[in-house]
Parts: sequence; structure tokens; C-alpha cells
Amino acid sequence: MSKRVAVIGAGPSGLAQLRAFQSAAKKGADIPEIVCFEKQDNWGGLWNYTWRTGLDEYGEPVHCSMYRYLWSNGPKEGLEFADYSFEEHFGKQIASYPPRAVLFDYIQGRVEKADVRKWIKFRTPVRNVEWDAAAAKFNVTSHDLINDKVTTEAFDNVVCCSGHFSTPNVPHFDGLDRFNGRVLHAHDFRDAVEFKDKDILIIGTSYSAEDIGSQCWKYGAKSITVSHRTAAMGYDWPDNWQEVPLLTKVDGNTCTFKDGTTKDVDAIILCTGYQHYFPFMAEDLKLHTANRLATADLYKGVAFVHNPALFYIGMQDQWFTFNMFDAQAWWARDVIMGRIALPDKAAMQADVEDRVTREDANEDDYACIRYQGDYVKELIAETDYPSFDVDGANEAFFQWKKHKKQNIMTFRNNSYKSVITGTMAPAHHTPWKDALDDSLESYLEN
Ligand code: FAD
Ligand code: NA7
Repeated sequence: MSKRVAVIGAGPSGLAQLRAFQSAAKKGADIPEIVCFEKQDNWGGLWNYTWRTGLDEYGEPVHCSMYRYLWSNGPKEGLEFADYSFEEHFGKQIASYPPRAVLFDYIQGRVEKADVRKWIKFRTPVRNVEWDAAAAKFNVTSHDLINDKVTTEAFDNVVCCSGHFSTPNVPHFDGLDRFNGRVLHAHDFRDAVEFKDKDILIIGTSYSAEDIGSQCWKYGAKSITVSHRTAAMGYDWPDNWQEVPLLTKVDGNTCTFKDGTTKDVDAIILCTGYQHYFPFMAEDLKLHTANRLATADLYKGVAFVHNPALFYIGMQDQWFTFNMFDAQAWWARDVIMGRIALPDKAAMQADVEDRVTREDANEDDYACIRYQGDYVKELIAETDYPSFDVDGANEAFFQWKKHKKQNIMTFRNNSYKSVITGTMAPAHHTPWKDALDDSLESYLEN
């Protein structure tokens, strides 16, 4: 096939795209030439941990938002690859909430087996993507940082897999500029030990707030105060943890909240989410969407309705992750290879509207999980991605939610059944709160 496809990013979504093409080639298909551009020096995306924050050694914004001691925030049974089980990778079944290093190893195992590293240009950020209507091709400009060389190449398709949890959303609060302690966004949080014996204030109530607060609690923070804009998380928190209304002002170390109460703190961590940010995309190709399950302007959540030679993978808010990226990547591959035909623009826009309406009708998180599970099923049914028990994965998420409600500091001690191999995960050898070593070696000691 004489087509050329550019994949932007070698995180879980980009790697899913590479694996999708490689699996077609393995079955004898004539696949396009694939070039994957990755700005970091290794694959894995957010799972590729670095101690660095701010700018990296080349002056590029550090992509990593992950931190030491991060354990999966949902059960691994909800994200397992249908074509590469945990048992295949580790040679045994492992416990349900692996730390970051274990998941990185798992992600890496599949693509090492597929031998797709040769398609990736590391340390090569994409700087610009434009559509040349006359040639019906994209001009992709990338920067080889090691040789400081900028190149523009033509591609028939672009698959954007650059992630959307890296560019922080950083609100201002009155007096922050005069705060006497440390202020940081979750994107720059690396090591909870820094906050041992400290009083910390967290702003936000979603995954980052819950998990960074829990990390700080686990590693010995003196107190954790969580400030909410919309609603408190409402878990049964430990004694040195409180939930308060929104921060209204900071004066010295004293924080005042909407109900007039105050708290003196040593550090403020803004767990206020991230922006979908694509500075390298020409305006007519740029995705503008909120962080939600039904993204704007993506037919089937993948093909850009204003130019469907362009695909975005993994741009949804995420209950499902790795297996959803796979479903999307297999589907994008089949459009690119002419196996799936796209309808006209009006039909694609109607599809987006329908997804938005259906998402808006979801009444609770359980409905949202089912909604995203149904989406994964829908895409899988249209490709040769191995079918798996998505309802079983939904069930793992439902159990996870119940276990969190029962005890937010022990939910990671639970085990679930793999929907790929049918095996029950073993209990981990140490309860999460006592397991201070998050290394792969320690986790696999079961
Ligand atoms: P990313 O992982 O963000 O990868 C994008 C890649 O694109 C990066 O390698 C980046 O360097 C590259 N890139 C960006 N811009 C360019 C450019 N211009 N040119 C070239 N390359 C570029 N999910 C789970 O399933 N379980 C969890 O426990 C979990 N925990 C999380 C914890 C945190 C703190 C965060 C932020 C996210 C977490 N996630 C978790 C969700 C996470 O989004 C997915 O697991 C996954 O990493 C998304 O993959 P991705 O490839 O879409 O994006
Ligand atoms: P999320 O899930 O986007 O959540 C962002 C949180 O930040 C949410 O609680 C918001 O409150 C809060 N927020 C946003 N802006 C403000 C302002 N201005 N003031 C107060 N609070 C604000 O991001 P996370 O980082 O938690 O999670 C991202 C991913 O990382 C996730 O998928 C995980 O896998 C890990 P709201 O409820 O909107 O009032």
C-alpha cells in the first residue's frame, strides 16, 4: 500500500495504533507506511515516569503527570488488552491494582512482542500539521531534537494520540501570589514524601485530588484538606482529612473557604484537571472539546468530522482506557485501509450529536460506565479486534466503585476476575496502605 500514515505520540493510544497495523500485516494485509513521532525518549506516554517537571533537557514541556507510588486507580481487569493478557505477559495472574512500573512493563511487553519500535522516531515532537487540499495530504513538520533538525513530510492520514492529561488547567485564587508555602498543580506532583508532616490543601474532587490526597496521607502528611467547587467527594475519610467548600482567598498561610472557615496550610496542590491542547494542529484541524465521554467533532469518537483523514485516539474522559484505545485504533486502521466506509459529513455530525444526547441522559457513574462499555462494544463489532466480555469489565468497575464507597483506603486490596482469561486475581501480599515500595519486583512477589 503506498499510503503514508503519521501517528503522533507513542503512549498507550499511539502504541495501540501501531499494534493495530502490525496485527493486520501479520495476517497478510498490505499496510501503509507508518511513522510515529514521539517527543519523549521512550514509549509509554504518561506511564513513562520522569522526576523532571517544567521543561525537559531540550526545553520541551515535560509530558509526564504521573508520580512515584502511583498505583492503578481502577482495577486492571477493566483495561486488560484483549490480545495480550496479564498472564501472558507476567507468566501468572497478578493482583488487581498494579503500580505504575508494573503497568508500564505490561504496555511495553505487547509492543516489544509486536516489534513496532522501529516505526517510532523518538525525541521528535510534531510542531505543525496542515492540510494541503490540492494534494489531499497532510504536511507534518517535526523537530528531531537530538540533531536539531526540522523536517516537513507529506502523509495521507494523521492519527493524533498526544493525550489530554498533560497541559494543566490552573485557576487563580485571590492571594495565591502571596502564599507563604508551595503551590503546585497535580501535573508537577512527584513524591508524596515531600509532604510528610505537612498540612496540605487540595483543590478539586476528581481522580487526582482523591489519589494525591491518599498518597500524601499514606506517606505521612499531618492533615489533608480538600476544597470543592461543586460537591464534596463524600468518602469516609481518615481522621486527619476534611472536606471544605471552595477556597475564596489566601492570606499568608491562612486559607479561607466559601463558608467562612479557615485553615493554615504548608502547601496547596491544584488538582484542577487538564486541557485538551494541540498547539501543533492548524486551526481547521484542531479538536476543541470538553473532557467528556462524547467528544465534540469526532465521528464514532475517532474520525474528525471536518476532515476525516484525521483521527484522534483516546480523547474521551476515561473509565475504559487501554482496551478502548485498542478498539478505536483498530477502527481507525480499518477506515484508513478502506475496510470501513465513512458516511457524509451531515451523518457524521448527527452521530456526534446523538452521542452527546445519550451521554447527557446518563443519570449516574454506573450509567456512564455502561455507556462507555457500549461504545467499546460498538467499535469492536466493526473490526477484527478480539471480542471480549465488556459487560464483565463493566462489572469489575461496578465492584470497584462499591469497594471505594466501603473504604477509600482499602479498595485496592480487592481482587477481580480477568475477562480475558477468566482467572481470579490473587490478593496482594501487603495491604495498599502498608506497601510503601511500589517497584515491579516488590509487586510481583506474590
Ligand atoms: P498519553 O499517555 O498522554 O501519551 C501521549 C504521548 O504523546 C506521550 O508519549 C507524549 O510525549 C506524546 N506527545 C505529545 N505531544 C506530542 C507531539 N507534539 N509530538 C510527538 N509526541 C507528542 N489510566 C488507567 O487506565 N489507569 C490509571 O490508573 C490511570 N492513572 C492515571 C493517573 C494520572 C496522574 C493521569 C494523568 C492519567 C491516568 N490514567 C490512567 C489515564 C491515562 O490517560 C491513560 O492511561 C493513558 O496514558 C492515555 O494514553 P494516551 O496515549 O492517550 O496519552
Ligand atoms: P478531572 O477529572 O478533569 O477533574 C478536575 C477537577 O478539578 C474537578 O473536581 C473539578 O471540579 C476541579 N476544578 C476544575 N476547575 C476548577 C476551579 N476553577 N476551581 C475549583 N475546582 C476546579 O481531572 P483529574 O486531574 O482529577 O483527573 C484526570 C485524569 O488523571 C483521570 O482520568 C485519571 O485517570 C487520572 P468540578 O467537579 O468541575 O467542580
